[in-house]
Amino acid sequence: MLDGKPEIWGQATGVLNFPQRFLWGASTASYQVEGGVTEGGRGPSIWDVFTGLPGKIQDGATGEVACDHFHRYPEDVTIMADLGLPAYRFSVSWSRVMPDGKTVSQQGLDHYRRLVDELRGRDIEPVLTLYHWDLPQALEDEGGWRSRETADHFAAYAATVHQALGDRVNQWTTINEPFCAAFLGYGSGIHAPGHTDPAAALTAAHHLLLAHGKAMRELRAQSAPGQEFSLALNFSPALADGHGPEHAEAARKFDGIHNRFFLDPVLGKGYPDDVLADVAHVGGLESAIQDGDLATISAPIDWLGVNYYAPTRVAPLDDPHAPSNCPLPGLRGMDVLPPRGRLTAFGWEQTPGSLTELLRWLNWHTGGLPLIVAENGAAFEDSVDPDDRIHDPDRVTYLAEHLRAVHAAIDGGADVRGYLVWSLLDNFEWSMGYSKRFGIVHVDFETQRRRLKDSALFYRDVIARNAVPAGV
Ligand code: GCO
Repeated sequence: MLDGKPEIWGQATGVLNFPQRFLWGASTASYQVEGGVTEGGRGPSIWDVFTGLPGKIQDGATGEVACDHFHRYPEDVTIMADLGLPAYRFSVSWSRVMPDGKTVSQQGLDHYRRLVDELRGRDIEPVLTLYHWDLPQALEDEGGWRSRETADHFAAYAATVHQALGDRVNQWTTINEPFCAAFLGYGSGIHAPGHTDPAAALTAAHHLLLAHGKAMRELRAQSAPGQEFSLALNFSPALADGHGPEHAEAARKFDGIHNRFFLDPVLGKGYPDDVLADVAHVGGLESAIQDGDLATISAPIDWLGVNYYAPTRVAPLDDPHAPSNCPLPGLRGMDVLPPRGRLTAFGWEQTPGSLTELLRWLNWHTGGLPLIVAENGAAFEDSVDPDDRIHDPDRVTYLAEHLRAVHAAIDGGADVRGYLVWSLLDNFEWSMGYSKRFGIVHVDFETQRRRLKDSALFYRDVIARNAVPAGV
């Protein structure tokens, strides 16, 4: 375990230097940190409604207050500045900017202008995500991501936010993890809006990718020189538990629906043929695709956001058509296995080598597209010690190991341009409520007091040195 204390730099067997201008930062998302859900004219999102349903969220938690970032962002920006963060990735609440999903709220835009100005005033680069899952409920009432029109509303929303902030924000990400918004929100139902319809999940996935493409067209049309546009996808490399062809097939199936289904259309490769075959019996996809859609979705991006936490171990089932224990659309003939080795408090496997392999594969598969690790981090049981400190050696070790993994990928030729830790603050962890702490900054949700964890001090030193200890 690394304790994060400065001494580890002396104890290390050396340091691994990152490229000059490597972008360091931290990530959050609007519904997870803001609170202020009825303030400033904000309208309800699907997460406001979903958290109100019984039994959906651990401990009945909601994002009504969260980290109160809506009010406390000046304090949080000061913390970022004190840590020397060069960048802050945050998301805009669509229903704060357009309460009904269509009509502009100047109050809502003004909030984000104040946040961006606070960041820029402290020399922190805003990395703005337009959609991190909090769809205005009014649009869900009209079909949500099952409705093609929502993609058009998203493009209009993107253009509106860019018109308001494009003179002070240069890094734009359209959508965070369409996988989760579609497959967890409309497929397994564990995320808002909570539907359990695999065909609808595939339709929603297509409309989310279409929304990305339509928004890219709007953003490019009004972009200023030097601005960059991206999409963030969550990847989980499939690890087969054997070497036979049936094991390779199990890994192919999981990798196809989880990773390549979203990536390949964005790269201009279209939906992968093997995945189209895997999901053909589900329905919902072919009927949603219209002429020109794939061309729209393949609008070139400047970099790909890579959200990585852990690999997924898979095994074949005897019957290739037997339903999987993993509720992804079309997934059959294979099961997800329990994670192995060291686990986080979320029960996720700690396998940094898979991040290296993922980044190197992405470098090859995308033809050298610039990559930014837009999310990586871990939940661990944190407690405030009698000395009022939060010693989180597990998280320091997780970060050090995964930063070394990123460095190894760069050594292997991957064009990785940055790393944004998930997360700046302990926050609302979706269906797990506040039970899983990912922050490098501890939040006391009773008092809203922020405290730096040892991992924050370690990350501060990594940023200052643009390096990670090689190992101790
Ligand atoms: C995700 C989301 C984040 C999560 C984080 C921890 O990747 O699932 O972008 O909102 O909170 O990943 O699960």
